[in-house]
Amino acid sequence: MDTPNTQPEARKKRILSCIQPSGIPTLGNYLGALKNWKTLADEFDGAFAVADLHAITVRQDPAKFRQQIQQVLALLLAIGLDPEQSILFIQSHVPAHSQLAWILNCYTQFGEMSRMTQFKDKSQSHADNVNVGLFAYPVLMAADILLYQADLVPVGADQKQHLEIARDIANRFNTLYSPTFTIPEPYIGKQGARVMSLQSPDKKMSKSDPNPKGYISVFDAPEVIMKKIKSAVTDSEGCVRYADGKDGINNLMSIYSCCTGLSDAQIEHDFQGKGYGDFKVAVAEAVIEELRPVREKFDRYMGDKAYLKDVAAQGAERASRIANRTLQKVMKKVGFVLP
Ligand code: AQP
Repeated sequence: MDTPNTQPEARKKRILSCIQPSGIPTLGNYLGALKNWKTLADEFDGAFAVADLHAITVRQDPAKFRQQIQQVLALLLAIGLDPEQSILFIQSHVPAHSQLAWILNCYTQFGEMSRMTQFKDKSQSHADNVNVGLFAYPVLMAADILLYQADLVPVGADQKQHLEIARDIANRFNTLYSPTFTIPEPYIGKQGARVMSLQSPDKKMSKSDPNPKGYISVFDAPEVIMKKIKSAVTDSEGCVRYADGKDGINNLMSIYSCCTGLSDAQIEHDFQGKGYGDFKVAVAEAVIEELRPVREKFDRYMGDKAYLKDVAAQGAERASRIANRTLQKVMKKVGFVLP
């Protein structure tokens, strides 16, 4: 006789990923992170946020900012995330992020924050606006992660230090009071490519790059993509091969490889004896095809603002339920009188 399976289903690990609406997402954001998020959503209990609070550490134009927030939410849907399956939300719609960030600020030392390399970099590139938010950015990120008791956080090389701080803050709080926060682990999954600027291939492609020729936005029209890739900086050797000192070609090869699945050796073989002109056209065509379905779905979602509003409202409600539970626990332990 079959015995009924009474084993409770194992809880899926929770994973949290955020993207800042600090500009129009780029091919770098897409190949480096977003492309993989649908797989993460299927494997884990996923929460995906539009990190608008983080984005104001750099000055934003209000009208553009409003639009970018909606665009990034529409993009999360366009890459295939399902709001019934995962929690899709806008960070500022869940006040617990700001509340927990303030509390955690008081459990973070000035010295440890001063060592954050991203702060050093960003305060150089935004020397006219080195605000306290920019300095405290990793504490807000810690709050984002710890509120959801996330087990895993996908991190690129530039965010490793920030996850380390989140872990330190969580451990400190847990030791000072009692276990409160899950200690998040870095998620090292299928590595997305690190896409570099088309104009300065020694720097990463960034959506806030003041020179639009440096990045491909995921919403760029095919002719714009073709033009930008054709004007990408390369070298004078004229040979498609991956090598030190050929940052521009290395970057185009890596983009082409992500879009086609071809290895560097196959690419070198296919373009033997051909010039950079032919190669650039092939790269542009591959990027256009890669982004076409995302762009088409994005246009549909952006055309339905009522649906976007519903998704944001439902996401905020689900996120708040989890976040408020953690915040209440924290407040109780610190000794606040709860309302
Ligand atoms: N060039 C890139 N190559 C690969 N991955 C990238 N990511 C960003 N740029 C590249 C990854 O995209 C995810 C979301 O990034 P974000 O918006 O939260 O922050 P960011 O890394 O600061 O992205 P940008 O485009 O450079 O924004 P700005 O210009 O505002 O600073 C992350 O997983 C990131 O690693």
